[in-house]
Amino acid sequence: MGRVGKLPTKVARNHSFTMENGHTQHSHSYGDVKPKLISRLRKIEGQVRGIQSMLEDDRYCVDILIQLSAIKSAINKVGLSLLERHTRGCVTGAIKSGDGDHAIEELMDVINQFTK
Ligand SMILES: [Cu+2]
Repeated sequence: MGRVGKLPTKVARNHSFTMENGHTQHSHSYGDVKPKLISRLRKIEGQVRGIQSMLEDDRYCVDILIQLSAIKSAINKVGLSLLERHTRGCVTGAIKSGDGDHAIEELMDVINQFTK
C-alpha cells in the first residue's frame, strides 16, 4: 500500500496552492471532462450493482466474468481519459514552469501503476 498511498500526497503537493483566506485550492486540468467522468463512474456503479444481483440470482459464472471484464474496461476508459487530461494540462504546465522532470517522473509512476 505504500506506493499507492504515496501518490495522492504528491499530486496534492503538485497541483494545489493556498488562497489568501488560507484555504487550499486545487487546480487540476480535468474540469472540462469532470461531468463526463462522473457520469461514467455512475454507470460503473450501476454495473457493479448488476453483478451483485447476478450473484444473488445464481447466474452462470461466465456471464458474471464477462460483466466483470466490461467493468474493468470501463474503469480503464475513465483512467485513460483522466491520464490524457493530466498530461495535456498538469504535465504541460509543469514543463512550462520548469518542474517537468518531477511531473514526468510522477506520470511514469502512475502509468506503471495503472498498467499493472
Ligand atoms: Cu493532473
